[in-house]
Amino acid sequence: MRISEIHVFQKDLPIKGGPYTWSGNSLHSVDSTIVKMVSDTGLVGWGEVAPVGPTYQPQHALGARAAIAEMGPNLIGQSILTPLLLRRRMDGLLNGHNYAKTTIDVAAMDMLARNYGVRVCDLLGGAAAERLPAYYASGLGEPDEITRLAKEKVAQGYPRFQIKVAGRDVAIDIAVVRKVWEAVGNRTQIVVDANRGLTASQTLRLSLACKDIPFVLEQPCSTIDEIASIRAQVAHPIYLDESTESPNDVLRAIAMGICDGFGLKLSRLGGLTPFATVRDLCAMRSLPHTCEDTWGGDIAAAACIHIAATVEPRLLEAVWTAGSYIEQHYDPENGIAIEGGYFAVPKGVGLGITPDESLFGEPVASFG
Ligand code: 0XW
Ligand code: MG
Repeated sequence: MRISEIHVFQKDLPIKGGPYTWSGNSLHSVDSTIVKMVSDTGLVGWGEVAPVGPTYQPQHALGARAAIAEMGPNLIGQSILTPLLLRRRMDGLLNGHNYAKTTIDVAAMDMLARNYGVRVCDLLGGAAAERLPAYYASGLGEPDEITRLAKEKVAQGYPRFQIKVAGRDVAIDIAVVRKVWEAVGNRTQIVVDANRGLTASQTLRLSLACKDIPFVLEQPCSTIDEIASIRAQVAHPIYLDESTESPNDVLRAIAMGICDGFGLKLSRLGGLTPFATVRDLCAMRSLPHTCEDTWGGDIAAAACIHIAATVEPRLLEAVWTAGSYIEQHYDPENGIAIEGGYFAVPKGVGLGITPDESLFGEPVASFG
């Protein structure tokens, strides 16, 4: 079974109730790249990557489509039955660009699972659970607004609530965290995520002012080095997110003992195949992590859920998808949805979703 066609679509994802604001970023819409791959046996697989603007990380929508165009013609004829060889083929065609390679990796896993009549999570080692915890991420907001949101999400059943901080007077961040804690307490796991936006001194001020509150502190500073300089003084578990720009960065962070867990993004790691490797590295040190991506519709969401299903439940922090901010599903019948703060792992073969291709318009590029 070999790749015979690759079709690339572009789809704008307007943000419901936008703009979504966090640590120096503010977006009204996200530009998603969707890939449909067809095999010589007639099977179809879908992949997606949706960078959250050009400044959040070293990735952007036009770059994804350019990278796919760089590789596309030479991926035609590549076997779908050997994911590792497909990865090496992509690396032999283009250095880096994990986010673009993610679209091919996920589409190939979708096709491969369909070929064997199983779910993607089965190919990734098997589902340890069929119901997975979700987390809700606030945007940057004032104490009353974020507290109202936190109470709403706790009432809906979310087991984890992420507060966005940074990019303003840290006293406001402290006020938000304290007010949310007073309102919801241990009824949800509170995460305080700066998306790299705090200085080391601001991080210490925030952590020490709230040392009575058992939150997870996610990616407080921009670099691992800044975090290393204050790690012994911080009063909270530290999770890395944006600092881990590749599986090797995760390996380095684990070896350094610089963090207590991760926010892991599918497209930063390069797809489901490398994500499974990182999952296993984290398990060796009992390091919890999320399964998420920058943004995206049902395709990206389904991929995150399938890898999350294979994580040891004690190490699965939660799953995040952008579904709460997107008006419509790609798959009108089996769109990925949260119920009571939890995701159900799709039952169908492959990713378990069948996108309505008419939603994507004409391909912006085709190969094969
Ligand atoms: C909450 N997210 C998953 C959405 C945006 O991509 C930022 C990201 C995060 O980890 O903060
Ligand atoms: Mg994060």
